[in-house]
Amino acid sequence: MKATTKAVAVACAFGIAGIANAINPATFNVTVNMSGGLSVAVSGNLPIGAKAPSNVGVYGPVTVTNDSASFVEDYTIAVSNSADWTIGAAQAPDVATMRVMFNSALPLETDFIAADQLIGLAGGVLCGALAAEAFVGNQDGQDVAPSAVNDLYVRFGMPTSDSSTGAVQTFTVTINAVAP
Ligand SMILES: [Ca+2]
Repeated sequence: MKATTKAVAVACAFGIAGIANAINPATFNVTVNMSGGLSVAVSGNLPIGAKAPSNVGVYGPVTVTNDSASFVEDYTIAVSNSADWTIGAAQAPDVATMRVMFNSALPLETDFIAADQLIGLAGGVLCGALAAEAFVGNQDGQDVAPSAVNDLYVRFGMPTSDSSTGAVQTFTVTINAVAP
């Protein structure tokens, strides 16, 4: 008889515990994310044409557009070497130099600084990231809003001589949109 009473008491205890665990208030999460993906578009190629040894010139712009429609973006920039020349820190035989800058108008050759320099086959350099602000003119390739268009200018230094007998050299510049 006593055992039965105990069992009832235990059942009641569970019942009370169940009520005590009721949740109030209740919550639910709303989850959502912006559609689309990072995207960047350029206006086209930049044909410089035939230049004399050691010539230095400024060319462009190539327009760079955040066409993601959704996301604020930063850009990184890298350059390939060509078949016969490399992009280096200083002009030399078969070595050209390339500096790039975001600016709304044609910059002077002297507006380009060492931080604007690209090196062939190096990893992409984040715009504006270096202490000296890589690739920064009056635009900077940083925190670029959707649909914003920036103008990229190229300062190209010809090699001091060429061993390709004048073959056209093609350098591929890669602009990569990354999280801001
Ligand atoms: Ca940024």
